[in-house]
Amino acid sequence: MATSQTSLPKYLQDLEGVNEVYRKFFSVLPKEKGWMGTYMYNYQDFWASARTIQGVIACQQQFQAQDSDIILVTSPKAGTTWLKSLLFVLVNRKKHPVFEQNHPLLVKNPHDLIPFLELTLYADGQVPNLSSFTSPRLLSTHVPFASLPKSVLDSRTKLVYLCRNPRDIFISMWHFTNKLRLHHIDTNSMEEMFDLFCKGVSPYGPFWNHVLEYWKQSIEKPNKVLFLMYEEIKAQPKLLLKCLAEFLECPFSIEEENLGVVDEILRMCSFESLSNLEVNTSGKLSTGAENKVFFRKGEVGDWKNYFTTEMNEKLNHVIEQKFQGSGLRFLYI
Ligand code: PAP
Repeated sequence: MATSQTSLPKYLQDLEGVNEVYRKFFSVLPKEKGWMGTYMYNYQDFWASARTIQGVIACQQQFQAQDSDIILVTSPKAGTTWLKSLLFVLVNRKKHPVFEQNHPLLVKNPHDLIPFLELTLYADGQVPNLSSFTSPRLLSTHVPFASLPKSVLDSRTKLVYLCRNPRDIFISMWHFTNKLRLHHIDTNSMEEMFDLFCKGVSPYGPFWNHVLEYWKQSIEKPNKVLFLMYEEIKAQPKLLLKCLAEFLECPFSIEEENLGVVDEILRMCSFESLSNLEVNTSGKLSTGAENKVFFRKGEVGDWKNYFTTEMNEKLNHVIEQKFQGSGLRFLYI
């Protein structure tokens, strides 16, 4: 069935979704088949859709970081939605006590509480109005370290990075992109997408470069970059939430611990709780995507239900090669 580009949601449009001034620029960038039917372009050594790159460039040119900003950085499908909810509730717990009945997390999707810089605020290439943000501003991005706006590096802005087992990331991404594609028109073959992933052609990929850059920064600048793993938060949620609070200089008091605030934050942000909220079962984001697409299984190790022996061997080989000597271990794999 033929579908005209402009009748597609913005995230599925190729060059029609970007401003006139940017279009020429894309004609000279390397391009590959995208995960959602459109193309991905290589800009500053990472892959993304034309519309995303437009947002990245606008953000690089216009975003002015503040010392008190907190930016959540993730590789897509690493658990962004989960960490957005944890961050929002943690940092705003004075303004919005966790036991409050009409807490914002209960009525808004985490992506509406902590917007993406390049995918939401700067997506149209325009200067957004950030005046409604109160300090500390909570923002998020998938942008690789080397492509962050300069002011983020020059300021005391803190970066919280979340990583996840690439096998689970791949499976999560495969499901996610198939849901967002117009599946009455086509679907992604897992084999084809797997080959692209291993070649490094995935949103904001290569995955390994993304992870390794932030890993290195977290070692060199531990007060600026906190490196977290999805699997570690699953295994030791209380410990990791307290680490996050310490890093952000808003540690829990003994009184809060005794009142059960830490446990309540983890409960509110759990997959079970978030995925059953009405806003997340029937609401939509401003981009047109349904909120429910961000909640699938929320488990560690679902890749085992999909990977063949050959896929496992191939990805093991790539992981060994790319992460060798970095000191980064995927302990929970
Ligand atoms: P994004 O990067 O596109 O924003 P992101 O939130 O990172 O997406 O990915 C969604 C994944 O996080 C899904 O994983 P799955 O496909 O393996 O199931 C989703 O289920 C999982 N997820 C969402 N919320 C939670 C949560 N509260 N706890 C644990 N995992 C979660």
